[in-house]
Parts: sequence; structure tokens; C-alpha cells
Amino acid sequence: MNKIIEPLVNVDLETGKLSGKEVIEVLKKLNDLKNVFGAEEVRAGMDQEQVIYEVQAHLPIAEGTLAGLFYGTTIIYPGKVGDEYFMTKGHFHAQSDRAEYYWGIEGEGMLLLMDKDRNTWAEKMYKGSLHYIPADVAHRTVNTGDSRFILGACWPSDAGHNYEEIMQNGFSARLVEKEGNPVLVSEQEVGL
Ligand code: S6P
Ligand code: ZN
Repeated sequence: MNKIIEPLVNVDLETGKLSGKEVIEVLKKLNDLKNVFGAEEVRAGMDQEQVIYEVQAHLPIAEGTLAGLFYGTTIIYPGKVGDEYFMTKGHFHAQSDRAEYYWGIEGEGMLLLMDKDRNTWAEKMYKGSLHYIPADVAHRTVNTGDSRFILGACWPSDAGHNYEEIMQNGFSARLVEKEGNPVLVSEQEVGL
């Protein structure tokens, strides 16, 4: 009672890096991203051990618990599979009406968003940009720069992840490099 305690976790405000207790880390290598990129045959021919992104998260309560919050940092390394930028798998939330905040910490990227009617749009992300991901909107982040892209996230502890929908049907548009610039190309245009 009436005691002053040290925080369990620290966040480096320059890099988003979390340190301390109850921090989990997940690495996603090219080998974990089968059929995520449009050019699967190009991905299959690349170094499967290459780390594409990593996630650190502070999960102070069990996943699925109602009314709590989780906090995470995602680092996406620069690069492309064919002309498509390195990106996260992307997901709807399992409880699909749960929203989320993202913000940019370092580098340049885009937040790809898709609603239930498969309308896809992208928001530019950079150090200090803030993004509200509404309910029922799938989200994926993309590194469009030539250095690492880091973002922060905060989401409800009962949101969960529905990766299946995106693994089966993808987003309806992809971010590809054309003449040195990121361009959002719809599935009709590339025959996804
Ligand atoms: C969780 C939040 C992020 C992502 C992370 C990796 O709801 O949106 O922490 O998990 O950016 O993306 P993904 O699609 O592989 O989970
Ligand atoms: Zn999410």
C-alpha cells in the first residue's frame, strides 16, 4: 500500500524498442510469408531465412481478455519481392469490430486498409503520423523506404487476429514500386 514502484516495461521513444518484463518477440522470415506476395515464385527463390519484420509486444493480460489493451512495436526491413515492397501479413481482428491505433516511429511506410466490401486504400506513415484503424477494417503495413520502417500499435486485448481471410483472399490492392515511387495497384490491374 502507498508504495512507489518502477515501471515493468520501458519504451525507447526513438526506436520504439520495448524492454522489460512481459514483452514477447516474434520474427517473420520470408519462409513464414508463403503466398503473401503477388510474385510467389520470386519469394520462393529468395533467401528464406531473411527476416522481413519483427514484432515486440507488451501483453500484460491473457489474449482474449475483455476490456484490456495491448501495446506493440513492429519493425519492417526494407526490400521487395519483385516490385512489391516488404510488408506484414495483415489481418482483420477476430472480433472484427475492434479498432486499433497505429503511429509512425521511424522511416517511411504505408498503412494498407481494406473494409469488408474489399475497398482498399493506403495512408502514408512517417515519424509522428497517427492512424485510427476503424472496426471491421483489415490492416497491413508496408515499408516503402530504403531503411527500416518502425511503427507503434495499441489494440484491445480481446481483438485477436483473423489471418485466414487475408491468406485466402488477400487485399484487393498491392503496393508496388513504379519508376521509383509507391503505387497502389488494384487486383483487376494485376490479376490478383
Ligand atoms: C496487432 C497489430 C500489430 C501487428 C503487427 C504484425 O493487432 O495490428 O501488432 O500484429 O504489425 O502484423 P501481422 O499482420 O503479421 O499481425
Ligand atoms: Zn490489428
